Amino acid sequence: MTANLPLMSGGQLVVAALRAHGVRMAFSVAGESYLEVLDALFDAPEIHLVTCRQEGGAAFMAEAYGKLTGEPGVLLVTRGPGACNASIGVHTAFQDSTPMIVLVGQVARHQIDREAFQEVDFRKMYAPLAKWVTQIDMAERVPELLNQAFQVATSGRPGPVVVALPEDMLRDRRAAAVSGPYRAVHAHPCAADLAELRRLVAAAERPIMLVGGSGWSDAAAADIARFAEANQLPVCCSFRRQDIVDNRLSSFVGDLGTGAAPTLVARFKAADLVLAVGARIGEITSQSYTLLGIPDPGKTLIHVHAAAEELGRVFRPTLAIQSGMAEFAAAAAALERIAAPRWRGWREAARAEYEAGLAPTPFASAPALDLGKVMSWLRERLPDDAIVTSDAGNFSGWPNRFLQYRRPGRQLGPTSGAMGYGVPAAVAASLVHSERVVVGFCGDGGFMMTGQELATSLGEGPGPIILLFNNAMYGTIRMHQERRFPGRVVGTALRNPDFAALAAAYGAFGASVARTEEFAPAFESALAARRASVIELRMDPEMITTRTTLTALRRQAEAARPS
Ligand SMILES: Cc1ncc(C[n+]2csc(CCOP(=O)(O)OP(=O)(O)O)c2C)c(N)n1
Ligand SMILES: [Mg+2]
Repeated sequence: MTANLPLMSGGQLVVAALRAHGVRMAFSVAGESYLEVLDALFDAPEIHLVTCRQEGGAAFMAEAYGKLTGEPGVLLVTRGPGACNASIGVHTAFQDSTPMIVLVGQVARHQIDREAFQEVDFRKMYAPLAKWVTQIDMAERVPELLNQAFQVATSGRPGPVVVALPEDMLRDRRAAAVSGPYRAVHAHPCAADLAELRRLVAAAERPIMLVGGSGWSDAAAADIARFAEANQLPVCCSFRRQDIVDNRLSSFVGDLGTGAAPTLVARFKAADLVLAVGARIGEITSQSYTLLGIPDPGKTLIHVHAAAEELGRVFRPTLAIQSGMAEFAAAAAALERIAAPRWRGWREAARAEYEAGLAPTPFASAPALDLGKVMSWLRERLPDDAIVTSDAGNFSGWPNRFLQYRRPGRQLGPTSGAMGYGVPAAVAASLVHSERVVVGFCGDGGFMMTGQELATSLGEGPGPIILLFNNAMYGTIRMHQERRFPGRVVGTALRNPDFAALAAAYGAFGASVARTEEFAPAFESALAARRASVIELRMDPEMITTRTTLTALRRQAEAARPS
């Protein structure tokens, strides 16, 4: 079978496999352990190799690429140090169910288990962080094992696959047939399950849908919205998955994230049927596992998920359906609609509560920079296809509550809660869609973790606009401190650089905004600059969430203390 095939190095076989699987972009920090792969990429100009500045940022970029396109984000890093830096992005891909292929250089095969220079046993290190870890010890098996890696990363519940590449294997020359592209495998809902689903929903009084998870194509998102609208079902979304259903539709009733509206939480608890599609119903979405009983949810639960392992894992569903999102959504959209549903008023009330929540909460003393007004302006200004990325931190409550997400625009955020995601994800999104507006939301803490990846976007197209919420603290943790240990502030205050000057030093557009009326002109200037931009929002540190102040939190905590 290999008689007429040319001899290729292991490195060339890796790149030939990437080509065969349709890889168009890859993110890397170089290392001497995988020089043969880099050299083979020299001859593969159709693969856009993005040279990043730190593997944590590179891994976040690959993860964001996977989230945005549905295709595996490809990451290339060197052995121990590179792989250790990259682990945050691999963990995020795992928790966020994002397809990803991580190629890691490894020490030569004859040196393994000597603790050679930078040697790490990647099967052990990545065991709980990745969906699968392998090492390719024979160059002729590169096509086979990379094919398996793409299959595993994309099928069922998607996730990251780590492939270790011993450096001497990459130098071996072998003949091997490369095949591709991968074909992701997803289950379909069966007719009996769909009929049962319809029967259960029709019998409900106060149903609510919860959409979330990964694997949503634009078509699948449109189908699930059609199903919800046809049956007048209220739809909320899981943590940082607000872009699945157009937030402007009358069915959309809000998100179950860290800043979930108390009215939505109450409604979810009052619902007699939950139709969860794609969401794992994890800790954040379930509001620390308070929304449903465990294992008996205490109400009718229809749980649709791509992975059999997630069904019945925490909550025992009335009806479990293993299905891919596209497969389920298409089938649901084709179901006969439920005529004159009795929950119409329930849905309208939930929607009215969501819309009322779009009006900013009034604070006793109006801050000079009114973030509610800034977000309302941005909601109107952002084009339909704008991509919004988000870091982890309390600032994310502002875009999550006040922006309205939709397709083909996107929300890319780490459901893993990993700080440092916002800038790299925005850089990756602006590389994939250089024609679109990309806005990255960050806190001052998260920005300083991976902000250097702004340098990666220079010379690579227009670049994102970063909105940096500066409250000079790790605000989220300060909030928890004030609740648990009021007034005892430790380890959370930050001294920051001059962010606008820092942006300028990168060659990016930089601006600093301290008053509400300064925001719109700064944003328009950033759009006009057509290059990476940082707009620092000098926020009132009192504004610890969209709904409360630090002082109010401290007073509540002090009042609740036993005297
Ligand atoms: C990589 C990482 N380290 C630490 C944390 C814990 N953590 C969660 S939010 C937060 C503070 C975020 O600060 P900032 O980015 O300034 O946003 P803010 O909460 O002030 O709005 C920290 C330290 C985390 N989630 N991720
Ligand atoms: Mg902060």
